[in-house]
Amino acid sequence: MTQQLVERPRVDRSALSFVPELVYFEPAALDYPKGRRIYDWVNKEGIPYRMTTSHNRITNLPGDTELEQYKIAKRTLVVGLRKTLKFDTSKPSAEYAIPIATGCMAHCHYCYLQTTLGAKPYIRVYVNIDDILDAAQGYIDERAPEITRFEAACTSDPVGLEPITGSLRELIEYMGKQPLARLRFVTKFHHVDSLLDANHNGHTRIRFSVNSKYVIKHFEPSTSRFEQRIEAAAKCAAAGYPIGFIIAPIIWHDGWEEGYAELIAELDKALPKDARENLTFELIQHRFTSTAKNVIEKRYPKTKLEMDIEKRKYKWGRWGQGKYVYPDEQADALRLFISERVFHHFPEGKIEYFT
Ligand code: 0TT
Ligand code: SF4
Repeated sequence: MTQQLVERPRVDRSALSFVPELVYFEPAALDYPKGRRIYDWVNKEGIPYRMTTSHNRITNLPGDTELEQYKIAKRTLVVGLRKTLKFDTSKPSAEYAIPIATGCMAHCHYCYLQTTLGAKPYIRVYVNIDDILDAAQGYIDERAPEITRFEAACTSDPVGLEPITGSLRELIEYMGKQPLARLRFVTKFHHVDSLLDANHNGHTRIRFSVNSKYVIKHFEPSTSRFEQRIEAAAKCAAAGYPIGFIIAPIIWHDGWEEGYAELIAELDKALPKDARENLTFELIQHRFTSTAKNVIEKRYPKTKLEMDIEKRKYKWGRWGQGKYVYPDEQADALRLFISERVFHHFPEGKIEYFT
């Protein structure tokens, strides 16, 4: 497939969720229009950059301690090619994870990327979107006539990066033309303006991750504020996108009932009437692996995140490491309480799953 991308994403500094402090380019990335565009932008902004033969070779990130290097990595962008075109599965949200970026500039304490990205927490964006879309087409064809859903937020927060890459817009427009494909992604950012006039054809569901005031305040540094997320959700709905909310991670904290009741009441207050059609909710309880617990305690030593394995239930993983979730009694209480509040305020809403 030929490169069709010629349009510049609307980059305007005030609209940026983040400006990297350091950028690495894999040389091959500069053979692609998206790579060149990012390169020109980096030069225009005067952002320092280096060339690297492969992201795997990045071993000399600035910073004296591991923690400093981690913080710098979170502000480092690597522009390269996606080589693995075999997609991971993404149950329960979709059939497949579609990779357009890996890593995120936010600092949510509970984030599973802390462990899944291991020693490489920098942010990678992929410029060979056409290869990725070709691979997606293979999966769509394979499942036809069933619909295939792709989740674009498994390994990053793609909305936070959209002002730099414009990749989501391309995915949205591609899936808009596919009778048998749907796209979905979730975000804690509000930078949706460049997506509003995309030809989505109702095939992309944009979900906003929301939480109680306590969780947002203590565990979600460097993300957009709650009010900004809701405002962005209303804009997406007005642009005809199906929208949804992911309440995740649901955390059992002092006053959680009031906290989650307030969250859903605030959503009800803030969301315009016409944004409620075809609204979905996904409920995900907090979970952690023992590796995650170690990493989080190192990176956010003062975190209030409770990760006491004595208070949790161990859930065996199908492949790999198991996770600690809430014991059934607590998980049921969270699920029942929050579901009841959702149906009270949004009788037309649909809860897709609690996991
Ligand atoms: O805290 C993370 C948990 O949240 C994971 O168990 C997945 C889950 N999750 C995240 C979810 O239930 N719904 C979502 O929409 C997610 C944002 C997307 C997602 C991610 C998913 O649905 N299923 C997944 O398996 N993932 C992750 O993608 C896990 C894995 O690390 C990666 C690739 O499969
Ligand atoms: Fe992780 Fe999402 Fe927070 Fe980014 S916004 S750090 S991807 S939980």
